[in-house]
Amino acid sequence: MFDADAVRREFPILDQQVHGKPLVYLDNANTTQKPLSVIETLDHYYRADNANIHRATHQLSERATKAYEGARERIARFFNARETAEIVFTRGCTEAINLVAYSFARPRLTPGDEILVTRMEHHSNIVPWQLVAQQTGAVLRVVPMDEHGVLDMAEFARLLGPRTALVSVIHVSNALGTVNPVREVIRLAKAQGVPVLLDGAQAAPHMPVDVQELDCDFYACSAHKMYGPTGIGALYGKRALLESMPPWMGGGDMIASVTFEHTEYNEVPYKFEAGTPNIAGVIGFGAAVDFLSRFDLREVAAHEHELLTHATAALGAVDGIRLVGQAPERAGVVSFLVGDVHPHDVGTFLDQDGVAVRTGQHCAQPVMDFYGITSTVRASFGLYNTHADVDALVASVRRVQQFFA
Ligand code: 7TS
Repeated sequence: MFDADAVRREFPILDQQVHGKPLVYLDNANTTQKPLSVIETLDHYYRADNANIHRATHQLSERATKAYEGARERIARFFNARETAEIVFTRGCTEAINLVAYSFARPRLTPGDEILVTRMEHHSNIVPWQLVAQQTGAVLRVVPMDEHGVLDMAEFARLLGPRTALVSVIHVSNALGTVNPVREVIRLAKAQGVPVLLDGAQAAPHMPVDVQELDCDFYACSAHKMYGPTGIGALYGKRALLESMPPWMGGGDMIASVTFEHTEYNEVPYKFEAGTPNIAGVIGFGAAVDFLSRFDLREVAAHEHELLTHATAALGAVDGIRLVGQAPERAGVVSFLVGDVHPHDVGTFLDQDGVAVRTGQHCAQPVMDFYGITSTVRASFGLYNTHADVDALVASVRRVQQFFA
């Protein structure tokens, strides 16, 4: 069985006090902490192997290249991509979505074409589409959700039409925790021949993701939410689609040959990785995926689900608590309000008790608008969280409630 207490010991940062209280880190949807194996991999790379990749003939460059490409192989395996070349490194989930928007969608979109997203998207799966829509005359269509934070699939099926050029859906909502029925989304879209991008930022750290089984066309994620470094992420894309896409950024490494008259591009995935990449980041991402691969992610999901059930019940029993988002299928996130107390005040109060949460609109303002609120308090779980962490959160929330009553 999954042992969160044992895993926790691999995260040195968690063993500290803030404001004289033991740290209770519940801001994992924002970014996760890093295990020793990731920290040591980064340290080793800079101590022993640092060099630029894909170009020099010297030993360090060979080692760095091997480590970089080895990470790509393991990340491809983690997502069960058919081929290693289907993993493109980006700065993160945001850049991965933008890559699809600018390189896949923009050249294909014509006025009146529709891009289908949902009401619960993170801003990074809204704004890139607005930008390419403005440039092409395409239109953004939004699938509604109900008051529990459940996607309206009947409306999704209705909105999916002959003008739909692309469907881009959040796999797990960062603001509500809703796990979306992505298999059904993909099945319906495929039936109309419409490509599907999944924003997997909040799914990849919490459950097994198999891109072949899902049969999505693109999958975007960020390493820093998967126990890896910041500033690095990946786009999975089916090879045929990646090959059909023009490069987005030009520069070194993405070319096969350059003259002033004509440039031949490098092959997939290199044609999307212009310039010196975040080499250490990629290698650290590989270490993070090695870390995650040690576990049965179904057990991790079950553990986090237990924490969620515990937190939902315990918070729900506190006077004046309003839970925001109560979809039956949820992962990793509980969003709530404490009476009329402003979420920022709740967050500041919790911090004094050593409890780290995020407050605000969670880069999902349309979700807040839907509920007629401006922000929530959000506790989000990682695999190292325990029932004791949930109890500390709830005890602190009770103190907030009593203090402001
Ligand atoms: N998509 C989802 C679903 C996210 O939750 C986030 C970040 C992103 C995309 C963007 O990821 P980035 O790594 O490129 O920034 N979400 C959050 C959050 O919930 N709190 O802080 C960042």
